[in-house]
Amino acid sequence: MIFVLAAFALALAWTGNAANAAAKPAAAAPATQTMTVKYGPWTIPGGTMDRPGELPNVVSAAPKPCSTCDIVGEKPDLVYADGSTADMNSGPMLHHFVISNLAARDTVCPLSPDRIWASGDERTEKNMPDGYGVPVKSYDRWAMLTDLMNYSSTPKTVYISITYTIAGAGTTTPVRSLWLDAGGCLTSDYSVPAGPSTHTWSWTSTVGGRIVFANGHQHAGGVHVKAADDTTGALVCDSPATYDTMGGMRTIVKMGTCAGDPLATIRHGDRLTVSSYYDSPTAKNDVMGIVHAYIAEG
Ligand SMILES: [Cu+2]
Repeated sequence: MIFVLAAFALALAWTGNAANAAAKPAAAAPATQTMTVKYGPWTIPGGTMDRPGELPNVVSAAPKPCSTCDIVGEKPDLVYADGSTADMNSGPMLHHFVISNLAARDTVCPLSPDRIWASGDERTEKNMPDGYGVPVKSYDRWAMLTDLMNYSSTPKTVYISITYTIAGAGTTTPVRSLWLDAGGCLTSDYSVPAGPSTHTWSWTSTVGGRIVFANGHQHAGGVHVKAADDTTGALVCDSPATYDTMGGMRTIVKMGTCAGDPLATIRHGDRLTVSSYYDSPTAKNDVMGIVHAYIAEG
């Protein structure tokens, strides 16, 4: 892994939508603002369709959208310097990024820092149900792991642009990340054979509470990924993969999201299982199946 000292451009884009929030009947929704943070730039080397250019990075200090606030929404994108979307139609692919809070332990995998935001090229937008948010504390320190690819023959300079929707600190019920990963703890990659396959991983919950948001992540060949509470039989989220052709390749352009108040209520000691379904035309050794959920404890 290469450590890169990246220069960060903080793009301020305060667009208050307190009026929208006030117009909603749900009194639980606090006033919010959006703030866009651009991470990078990074120049991905050129490549070919068979051997795309690749640029992994670990950024040890990644800017937060605030010192203290509650994040109620997060919308990631991969963009060029002018803000236009960078995708496989022009070469770049957001293979993945993960933002971890170094000041907290991951709930599911305590050996890891708390994995709070992540996306692949599908760029899933997360919106917590009204009244819930991910708290950001002044002492939280974020780190970012990225892996960018480029199917164009020319190098491409890109940013990861994340638009956060934030509310005042302490104005929402706090949620924490629950990273349910068919690959297990610490590693997400696993192998699939050609044809239909299912890969599962189970975790005995160390927390109890209401799961209010979840989204899936898979790689090409994925059909859907779901998480369920085996102990109660409750489904947490079943996230289908939607495909389209970009840059001549069949690729996942959308993964399903689940939101509810609650989606499921889980108890300490319940067994949660994530099941990742693939139907890959060829055997692959680097697929993923993740349900990334957020839980309000208690
Ligand atoms: Cu992945």
